[in-house]
Amino acid sequence: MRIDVVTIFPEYLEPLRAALLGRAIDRGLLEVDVHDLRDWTHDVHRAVDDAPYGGGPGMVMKPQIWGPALDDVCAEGGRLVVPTPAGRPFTQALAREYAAERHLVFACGRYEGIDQRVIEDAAGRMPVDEVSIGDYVLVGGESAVLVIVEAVARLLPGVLGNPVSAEQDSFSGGLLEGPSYTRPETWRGLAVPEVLRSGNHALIDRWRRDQALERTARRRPDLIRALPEGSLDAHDRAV
Ligand code: 6GU
Repeated sequence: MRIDVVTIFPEYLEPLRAALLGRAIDRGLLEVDVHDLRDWTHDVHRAVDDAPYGGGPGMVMKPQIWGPALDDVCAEGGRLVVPTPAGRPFTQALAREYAAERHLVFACGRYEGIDQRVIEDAAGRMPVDEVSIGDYVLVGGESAVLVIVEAVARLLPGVLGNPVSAEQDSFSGGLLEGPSYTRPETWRGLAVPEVLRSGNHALIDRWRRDQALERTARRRPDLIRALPEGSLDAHDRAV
């Protein structure tokens, strides 16, 4: 998969080359290019923003800079992702869609956002998503890109050591994962639940599902309501 990021803070994206993602890049599973939006400016001040039409606080990023930048970076197509708190929610389902793409391009806005005509114009040529990573406001899209790329990259074949962990984690089954334990058996007076040391795998699976159901019902009742019809059996409903 190829990923391009256009931003006025290229150094903000350096963590993409660390840890799991860095290893995926080194192994040729992922190609990442970060571009400085100011490379597309022509004036001595390298200005990328201007006052909003209609008034109000903040600045809006200029279409005459973003247009040519995206023309160049998207010359061979791709799917454009614009992080914004006004976007559709980024979910595990959208991460799976992105993981199936050959080329993703991220356009990072700062200030009050990018002139909407840039998005409208791009949408005439390529798929475009305005995406939000949650109900809070960040200063810019850069940290959202780090989040989105990490969620997508771990789904690419060969990136995770053990592919089962990508299938079993929270959200893949529509429930939050329950608690995990390792040695020692007792730590600071707290014991590992007896069932996990029983060796009875049917019982362990049942216990883990109960824990996931209980935790999800408590922390995210909206996820229980969103489960597809028929995903809870009689035992589940009793938890
Ligand atoms: Cl994707 N961008 C910005 N700037 N703020 C956000 C966000 C994205 N998602 C939540 N808040």
